[in-house]
Amino acid sequence: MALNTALPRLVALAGGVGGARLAHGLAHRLDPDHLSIIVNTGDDFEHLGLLICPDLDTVLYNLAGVHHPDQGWGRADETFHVLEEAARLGHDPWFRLGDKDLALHLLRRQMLAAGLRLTAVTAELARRFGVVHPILPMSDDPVRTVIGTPEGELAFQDYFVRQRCRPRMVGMRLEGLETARPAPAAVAALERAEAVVICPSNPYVSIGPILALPGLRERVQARPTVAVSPIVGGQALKGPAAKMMAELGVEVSALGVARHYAGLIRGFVLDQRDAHLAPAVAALGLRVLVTDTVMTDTAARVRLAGEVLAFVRELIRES
Ligand code: FO1
Repeated sequence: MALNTALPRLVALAGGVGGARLAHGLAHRLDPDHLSIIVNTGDDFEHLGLLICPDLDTVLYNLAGVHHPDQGWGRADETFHVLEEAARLGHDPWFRLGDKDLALHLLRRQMLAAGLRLTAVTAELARRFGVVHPILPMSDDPVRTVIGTPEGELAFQDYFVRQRCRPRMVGMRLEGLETARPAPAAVAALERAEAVVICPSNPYVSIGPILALPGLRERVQARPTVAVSPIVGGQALKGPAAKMMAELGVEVSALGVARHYAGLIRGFVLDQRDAHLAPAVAALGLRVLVTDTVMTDTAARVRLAGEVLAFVRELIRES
């Protein structure tokens, strides 16, 4: 469709499956000059000698339309011959890397070994998938989310996949944050942005690491920013956000998320099931959009993205 220039230059902050879904919807609405996606890398880890970047790959696969339709992460039509043989040879297959997924990981490893930074590697991989919207790692330096539990600390994927989020979360920290710099391309994208959309991702482990990098929170705060609630009807549609909020003593509701982002955002998108919370969210000084935020298919992603864009345009006009 003809894209009118009235569309805002947007940065989306994303991590996890919910974030990738809205990023995909926004990519249908905006051309690459109007949309960049800054992605969490706190879930990344070394495994089988490969750098696993789950949130970068989930955004890439969704924008390329090759994502696993139900899981949200990993590839569609995947096979696991390599993993099965590795298991026969003694490897513990707790982290499921499919054959197609491993191809991307081998190329990433090759490019990193050649000295490319993660931003350049991600751009080249996106190009090879025919994805034109900039997918920008939050940092080219390693930042690793560590989950604190009563039994001690767990690396993120150990907590999320191997332990299936069962341990009680008592806190988290970002290993490497002291020396990590935000990726220059991510900073540049925020500098150019007229507005920011915080996608329906886990506020703590998906959006938190992005905002923790020096200078990124301030740049988001300086622009009209909208957050889409990852909590619908008191539940997260995917992942441990609701469980984490309960364990951290935060009210497990969309209102709890709005409070978490208060001071950083100007608009909040609630699911219609949480319409009764709109007055309390508005009382935080936020503009509120109530709509159907459950993205069951591509059409729903594109519809929600269109409504979020219209909401953003209103906030830009008011700012
Ligand atoms: N999540 C799982 O629950 N089990 C897995 O075996 C698994 C493997 C996996 C492989 C590649 C990848 O990019 C993501 C993978 N994920 C898996 C999802 C991943 O742990 C999460 O998507 C993010 O870390 C949090 O959103």
